[in-house]
Amino acid sequence: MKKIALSGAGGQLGSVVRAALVARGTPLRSAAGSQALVPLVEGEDVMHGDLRDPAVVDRLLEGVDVLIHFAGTSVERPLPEIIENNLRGLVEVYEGARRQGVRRIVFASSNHAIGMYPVTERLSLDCELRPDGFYGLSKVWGEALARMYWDKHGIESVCVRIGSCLERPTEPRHLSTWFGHRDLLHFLDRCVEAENIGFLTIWGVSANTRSWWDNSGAGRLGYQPTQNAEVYAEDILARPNPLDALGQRFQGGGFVGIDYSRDDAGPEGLAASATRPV
Ligand code: 15L
Repeated sequence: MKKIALSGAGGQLGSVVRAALVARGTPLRSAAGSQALVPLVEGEDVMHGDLRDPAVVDRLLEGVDVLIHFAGTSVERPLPEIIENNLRGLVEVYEGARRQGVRRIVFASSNHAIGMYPVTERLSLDCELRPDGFYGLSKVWGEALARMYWDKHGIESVCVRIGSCLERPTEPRHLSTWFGHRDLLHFLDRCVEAENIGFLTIWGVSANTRSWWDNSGAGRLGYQPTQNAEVYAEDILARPNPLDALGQRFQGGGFVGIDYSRDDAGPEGLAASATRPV
């Protein structure tokens, strides 16, 4: 059985994945950042530390076949923090993979790498990247970095542009972006088991009726989502939309309005923006 390392194991997604893999008895080493993890079962392989430190990365990756890399800043934050956690930290992780002979990394990219597309557009995997902030920009950089480590060093990567990974969708945007937990776990199984992946980018999204993203490339991985946010549509659409006018116009939702300085942000901006290419 392959040994998996999971970084960001104390985070929102990491804790879901960790609990599921531990429950299944998958050989797993889980790492958190500054706060130690409390073992879920006796003898669980856990650690914590700063992934900018090569010694910590070596400890995480020793004897590992596949790394699921969920660590890093996961929301919009000031640039220095993003640079340290998502740019520098990622280089250290890939360099550690080279040293330790890890053959594959699942890199948690994000829909915020394309967040500036209007919600009226349907995207394929090879669309031009349009990040909605420094966080999204760090994911663009991460995807390119993963590509480089495949091309130059033969380390395989699956870059997953995660939508909204939640137990259940709660707002209208999620009807397009939801990535259910059951689908996430199936997706990760495929990332571990699929042969000859090389370099692959994929939308981390369930089989949502209202999806904005064409995931036909997912066939190569054998990812076949079975969850669909539409099941919750009636309930969600009966409640007010928490997003403002700008957030409702763009795929990145609420991230788009952070430090947005065009003059078309308000509801009246809809008319203005219709006359201007977005
Ligand atoms: C992300 O990339 C974030 O990490 C998460 O907190 C959500 O905001 C998600 O995207 C989303 O777009 O719903």
